[in-house]
Amino acid sequence: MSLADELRAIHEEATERLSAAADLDALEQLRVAVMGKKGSLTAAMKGMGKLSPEERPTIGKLANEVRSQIEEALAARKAELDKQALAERIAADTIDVTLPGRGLSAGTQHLINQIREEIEDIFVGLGYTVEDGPFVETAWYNFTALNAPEDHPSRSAKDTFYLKDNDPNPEQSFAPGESDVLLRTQTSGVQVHTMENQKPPIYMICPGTVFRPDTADANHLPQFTQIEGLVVDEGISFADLKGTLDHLTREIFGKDRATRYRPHFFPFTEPSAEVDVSCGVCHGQGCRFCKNTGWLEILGCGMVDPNVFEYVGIDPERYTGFAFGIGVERVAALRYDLPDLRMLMTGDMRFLHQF
Ligand code: 2U9
Repeated sequence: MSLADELRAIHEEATERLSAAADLDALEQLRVAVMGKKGSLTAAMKGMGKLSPEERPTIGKLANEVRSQIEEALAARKAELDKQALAERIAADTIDVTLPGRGLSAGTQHLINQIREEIEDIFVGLGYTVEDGPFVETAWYNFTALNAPEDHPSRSAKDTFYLKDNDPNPEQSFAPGESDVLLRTQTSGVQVHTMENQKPPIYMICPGTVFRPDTADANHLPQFTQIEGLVVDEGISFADLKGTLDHLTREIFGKDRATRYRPHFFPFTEPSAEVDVSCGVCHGQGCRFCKNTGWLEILGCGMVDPNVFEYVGIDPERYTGFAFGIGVERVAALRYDLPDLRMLMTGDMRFLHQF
């Protein structure tokens, strides 16, 4: 075969194979087979040296035409296949924006804060204010103004976290290493501040974290949430206390639960009582949940001791009042049958989600 025929055959075959090349890989293989170092056209071009000087210009021109036509055809086919590949990728990547999204349950307040707000709402509905106060108090606000004697066991370092007192006052009566600055063990200091700053009538609650050096177990936490309340007005009696706290327990636990008031002692109230609600599991019959008593302890309360009024300059001859305290974690445990208060502290998502 003459070189001219060979070139025409290479052109023809390349054109045929080009239209058959179905993808970019096949096209690249074809380019290497024709134009590569060992390609058919490259080999044919090498044969040009053997041509006579008369033949060389015409065959040379033909060879250049064949090469540029194949190059053009390769580029055109490559552009076509690139377009096709892009169209396929776009089709494969298409997102159906009309598909419904995956359902995500929204995070919400922790159960403790939900109950705290629920109790706040009950008292706001009765016209009470919600007060706030410092976690760090002095012993005067946490104990003395609440009529706790100097030697009361709750003041000991076993029952109260004391902070290092940096007061440089040399007059202070504390030995080195001792302090009267503490983490509040109850929110009662807030009531003392309120009575110092406001005149009666006072109808207030103060929810907040309190601290006690207890080892965490099923029934104790070293840090928990209390809601205390205080009413100071003319003519307040134990009947007002009972009416208010019965309303509270009915709102928290439901109308079918009974209450009972057991005499108790607190330094800051006289008389004092502990309040039980009837057991929601056995309805008073006695079961494991209520340790066979039929009752669950829920609140402490009492009439404010006149000594407390004296400490803050309120006339106990004119004013009387009642006070109470409730543990929010305990309410959560009783309402949701939690066997262990520590469950509330583990970051369990079931206490943090709205289902
Ligand atoms: C002032 C006067 C009186 C607050 C009170 C209780 C009873 C009480 C406990 C309940 C469970 C603490 O969270 S708990 O462990 N509290 O029993 N607290 S009367 O009495 C006050 C407070 C302030 C000025």
